[in-house]
Amino acid sequence: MRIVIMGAPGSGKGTQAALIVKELDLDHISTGDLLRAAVAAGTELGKKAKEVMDRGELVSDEIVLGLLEQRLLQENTKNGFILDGYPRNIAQAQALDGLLERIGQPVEEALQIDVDEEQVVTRIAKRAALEGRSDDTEETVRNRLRIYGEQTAPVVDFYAHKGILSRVLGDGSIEDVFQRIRGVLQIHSAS
Ligand code: B4P
Repeated sequence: MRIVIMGAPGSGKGTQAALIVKELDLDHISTGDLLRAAVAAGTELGKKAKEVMDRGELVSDEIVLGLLEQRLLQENTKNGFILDGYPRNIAQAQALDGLLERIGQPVEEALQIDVDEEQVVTRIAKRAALEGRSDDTEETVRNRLRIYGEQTAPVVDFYAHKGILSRVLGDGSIEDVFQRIRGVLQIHSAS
């Protein structure tokens, strides 16, 4: 299965993607993780990306598409993949369509996790205390949420028009949300 998972920062998309890949044996491709790896490696690209990420803005489409393309061509699980954090604007959604068409692997399912803004701010504040990610300050989070509303929210309609969108409520525990996703993806629990 080839899935795109979407949601505001802190909606739980990375968290849920990790559970879905385990269950379905998919490849987990997170553009946030790819960017953080480039930052940690101290590459030129990583240095450029860090400044942008610390402001809570989106890294340029060109850089992210380059990283994604490399990753998609590098390794492939037979069972498919889940894309987490990409696409984040309409241009990225169109670029993704083109790329996946070229490799004959179109997106089959787009999953949107809906959570209200105050809950997101609280969750990220908790993560900031635990992990100290430099883009998790309250000011940056508010900026990330604003950019999400302006640029990423329209991507939901892009997939709705294709007829492959499902929406899941992201309130409640991680397990509650995962059960809802299981229902949508019709994954049958082994436990
Ligand atoms: P991401 O890494 O995608 O960061 P994120 O939006 O915060 O989501 P993440 O997946 O990490 O968090 P989650 O909601 O799972 O992006 C970081 C930055 O990279 C962006 O701001 C941008 O600058 C850049 N970037 C990435 N992709 C890009 C692209 N395509 N184009 C341009 N720039 C790009 O979880 C958040 C917290 O909530 C966690 O601590 C988790 O434990 C907790 N949580 C999750 N579910 C919960 C629940 N049900 N209850 C309580 N807590 C929960």
